[in-house]
Amino acid sequence: MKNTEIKENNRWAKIEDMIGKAENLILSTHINPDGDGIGSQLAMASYLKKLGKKFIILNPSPVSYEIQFLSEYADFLHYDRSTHKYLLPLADLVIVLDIGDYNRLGYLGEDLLEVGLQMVSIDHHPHQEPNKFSYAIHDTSACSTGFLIFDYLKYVYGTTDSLSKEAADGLYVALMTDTGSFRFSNADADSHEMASELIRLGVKPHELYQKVYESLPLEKVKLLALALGKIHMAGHGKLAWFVITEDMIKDAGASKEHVSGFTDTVRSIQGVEVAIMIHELSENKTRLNFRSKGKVKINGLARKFGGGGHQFAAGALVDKPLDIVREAIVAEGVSEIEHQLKKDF
Ligand SMILES: [Mn+2]
Repeated sequence: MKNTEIKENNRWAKIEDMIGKAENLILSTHINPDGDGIGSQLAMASYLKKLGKKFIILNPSPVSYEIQFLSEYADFLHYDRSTHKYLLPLADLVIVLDIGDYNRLGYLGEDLLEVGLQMVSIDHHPHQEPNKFSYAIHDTSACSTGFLIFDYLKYVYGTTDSLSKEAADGLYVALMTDTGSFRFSNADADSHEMASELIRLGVKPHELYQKVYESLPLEKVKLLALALGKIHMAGHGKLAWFVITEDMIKDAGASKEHVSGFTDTVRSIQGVEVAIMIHELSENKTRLNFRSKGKVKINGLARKFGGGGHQFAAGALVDKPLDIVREAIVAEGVSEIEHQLKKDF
């Protein structure tokens, strides 16, 4: 194949074309954005800057404290209807990264639909079809959205040498956070190769690791201690679950945004296959977080509670009080594990 043919047949050709034709872009990602969403946005932003495009990053939530340092590189706007809605009709293309589900754009998603903009989604989550995007690359074999953006940038630049420092750092944070620092089952040869290429470009893994994982606020660690002090076991030791109540958050002097990564810690117990966090958001709103070691798929369980996600990492938001949700989820969790691991019971 000639080079031009390779380019035309590539899965990225259409997105490159759409970006080429656009003049005012909006980049967005999901509610409570993680390192993958923000890191991927940073790499895309750096690319759009090089192309001389006008763009804004408009997210349904602010950048969380763990990845706050990435916001030194770009302006991550937290969408507020009264302040930013007038900006939407000025755009001609929206690129949504790592979204998982359209509804995770919150009311920004509603407003974008109202304006009727062209929307592209680049993601590694499974999606319901049809979806609300004009065009999508949804590749569940990719470890992270950052991996897909890296692939796209290699395609358009033809080399990794053109990646800026901020793009490389952003992509490494995306890769590191979504693979649990290369510990999860999605940490494959490709993701390690990507890490290797980024390190050659000057990324310092230990520095980024420390910034993301070893800069914990004391109140978060205190809250984790309260949660770990009250772990419950069920399903012959295969299910571990714990709750985070509003009172616990108050007692630790913490806040809701500190509740992240706890379920991974609880999953690490010997014999546990599935860990579930039941987090009281308010009197009638409960957040569920599911983590599996890889034998039990938990996205079906998350869907039963109105949520979704990956096979081994999923979540849900339920409009019911914690006590009611807790009873239901523990029972469903045990029966799901029993059903999937029949031979082990
Ligand atoms: Mn992701």
